[in-house]
Amino acid sequence: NGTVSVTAPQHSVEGFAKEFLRELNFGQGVPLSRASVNDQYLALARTVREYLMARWMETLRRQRDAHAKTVAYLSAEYLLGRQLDNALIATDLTEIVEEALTSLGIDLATLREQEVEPGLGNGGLGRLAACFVDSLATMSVPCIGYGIRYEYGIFRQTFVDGWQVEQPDTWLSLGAPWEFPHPEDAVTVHFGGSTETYTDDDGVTRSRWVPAWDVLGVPYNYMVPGYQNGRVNTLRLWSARATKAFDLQIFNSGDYAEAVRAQTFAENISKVLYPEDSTPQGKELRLQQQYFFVACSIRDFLDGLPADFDLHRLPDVVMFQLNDTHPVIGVPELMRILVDEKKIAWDEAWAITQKCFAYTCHTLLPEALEVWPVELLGRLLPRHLEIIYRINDEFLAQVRQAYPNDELRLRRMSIIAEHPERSVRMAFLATIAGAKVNGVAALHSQLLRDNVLPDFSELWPDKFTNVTNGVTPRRFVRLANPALSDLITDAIGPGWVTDLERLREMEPLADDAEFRERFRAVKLANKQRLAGVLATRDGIELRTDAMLDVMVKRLHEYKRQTLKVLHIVSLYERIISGELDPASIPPRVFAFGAKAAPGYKMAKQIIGLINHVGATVNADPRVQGALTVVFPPNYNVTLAEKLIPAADLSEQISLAGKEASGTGNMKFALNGALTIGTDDGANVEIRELVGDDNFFLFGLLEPQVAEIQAVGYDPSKYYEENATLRRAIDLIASGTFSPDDKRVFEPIVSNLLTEDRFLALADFQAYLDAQERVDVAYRDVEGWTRSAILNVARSGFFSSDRSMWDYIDRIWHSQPVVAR
Ligand code: 26V
Repeated sequence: NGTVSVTAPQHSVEGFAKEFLRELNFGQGVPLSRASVNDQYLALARTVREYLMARWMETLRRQRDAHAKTVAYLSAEYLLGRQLDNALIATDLTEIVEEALTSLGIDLATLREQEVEPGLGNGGLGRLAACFVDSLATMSVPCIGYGIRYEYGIFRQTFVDGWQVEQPDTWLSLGAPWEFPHPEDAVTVHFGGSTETYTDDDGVTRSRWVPAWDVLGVPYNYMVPGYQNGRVNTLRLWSARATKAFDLQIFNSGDYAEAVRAQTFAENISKVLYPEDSTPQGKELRLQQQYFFVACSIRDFLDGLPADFDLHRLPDVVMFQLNDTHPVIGVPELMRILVDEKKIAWDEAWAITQKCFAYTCHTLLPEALEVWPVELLGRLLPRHLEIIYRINDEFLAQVRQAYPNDELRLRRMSIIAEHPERSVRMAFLATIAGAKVNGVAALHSQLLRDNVLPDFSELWPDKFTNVTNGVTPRRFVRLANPALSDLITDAIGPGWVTDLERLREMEPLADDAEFRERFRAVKLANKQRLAGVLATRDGIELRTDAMLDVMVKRLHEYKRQTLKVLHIVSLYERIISGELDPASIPPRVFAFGAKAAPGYKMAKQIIGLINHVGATVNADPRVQGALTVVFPPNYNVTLAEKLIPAADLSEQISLAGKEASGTGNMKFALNGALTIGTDDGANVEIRELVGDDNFFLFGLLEPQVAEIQAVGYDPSKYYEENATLRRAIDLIASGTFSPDDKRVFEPIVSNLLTEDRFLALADFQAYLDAQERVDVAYRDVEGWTRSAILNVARSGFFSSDRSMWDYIDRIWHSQPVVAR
């Protein structure tokens, strides 16, 4: 078929060593004797990727021949984590590489540490996208992931005197061995200008876009290896460049400096990942990013179709899955292409479009729903705005027909909001255009129907569905927890890695004392491994003989890191006041990891509070080591892989009804931590599966939260009535944790006492009671281990492979392309 077949290099120690040296010499241009660690790492990465290359070529060939329906996952974020180890487990090369490198006097572990993870996402949403593409590759489902190759990913977090300071994430600076740039496939993207009407050859009056400027999108391909299945899917990330036209225009004006500046202007589009993940900032550059990557991706997909392809059949060959509203501008973009460029009649184009998109919502907070001011959208994408208006007109006509004389409903459902500023509601556009709309956990999908989009779910009940999130067992068990993986494989064989429900076969072993002993040994080894990492990474000393209680996630008020702090402060206060004997409780290490959006003042305050409380508690001899707080900076995927396997207790304490799903919660359960959590997001499903006895539930339920808020919530009442709570808050207010400036934490205290939007005070006592149940349970070593094993055995449902089957079944209706 015209392609020279690529053959994989030899799967042997000698073969690998030879390839590696070749890469070092001919790729890096250095002899082994002079190679730096970075040289060695880059050569290693390039060698490993050669082993994936034949599979990649084969996948591409097979996919083209099969004419199978492809999932085009559109996501502004992919939080991939390091690539080397994932590629090694996918190819089953770990042992060969270890031996080959040892034979050359090189330590694989040292080279691993050289890789800077691509942090091209903020948190849950970006990591979910990475898990999904992993699962689709492993399941041999044709998928292409589309996104943005940010030059700077999520900022690197440092602490200065306990306060967050952001540093740029220069992940590309030492080389990017996993990417394949394809400048020849670059796509031009237009912006600005105006629209005009004209009469076409058939005498029809039409509208068209006359843009003012453009940029080039250069694709960078990344391999997405399936797990030991001979398949490699593609992730295609776009990088912005100046176009020739862009250059010429200004170079011709003779202003060289201005022309160079203009190049920078174009390149700014993919320069940096926006670190806000809760409140949209309405920044023009962000809308440019969104349109940029979606326009490139849709064009790229259409360009890959045969020249004579009938676009009416587009829904047979692709589903564009919208990861939140960030890529929703793709809807009017596809309409523009079909109507303006391909001259397909509006109604036909709309019928096609409605079958090609599906929308996943990831939030419940009203302030997180994206809207774009009409003024801004019209200035940047005037034709798209026209198209959105027409979609809205026709949609509202439909609503009018279904509900005559219901002006209020029309106003509620319009894509265009009038207040506080005329703007486009992207979630509404996505819902109207999408074939399906899904939430990310059962509770979330229900609340989405009932509270976020009630008018839409009334109009189109069948459009709404649920797909509970999942996580990839390859990265988060097999790669992150080799000790547990070996234990599981010893017990039930290796099949669980791609068929996670098989973990059920471990259930009987929860009652096997010898197995429990081995399970505890794994946990201890993982704690020791973590202690080593924290010592070298941050100079943090971690005791491995205490309960490890972990809360890692983005810093946000709804997630309630403050509730965790109040627990710690309360224990501390009761110890120093003599009420609590520190020897009477099991020693605990409280570990935090959290980045705050740089502009989110309260979140940064809370980070400061955690660090200051930690410094005070850790230094106080009266505590006798019963409580330790550790907060390693810059929590990321790499650190998660070390922290989660070591954890005993998983903190999932968001206010009920606020956390859409959570995915960290799943990773902890799968690694044998017990959860203390509210009835929120996927916690609900975790508890159902692992059983009440193996989960510490506390707190208000979502309907109770709604009720309290309806009658008016007064946090000060809890402060007045609960002495334990009052003493904890007073201790913070007294300046004990900030002797240099006793009033720094006043904003937190006053917020808790007067507003407390997420009901931390209302849930405080229930949380403390649940923590006492944790202490009791933890003292029963065998009982705790039993529960931990049952958590692992019963969490197979949370594989992202299962999520993908659900998407296929309920949304995509695509067929896996299996090896022939
Ligand atoms: C939201 C926004 C809002 C507009 C400004 C820019 C921006 C950037 C990122 C995001 C993503 C926030 C939404 C998110 O990450 N949601 C999380 O999604 C996880 C995967 O479904 C889910 O487990 C978490 O519960 C949910 O908070």
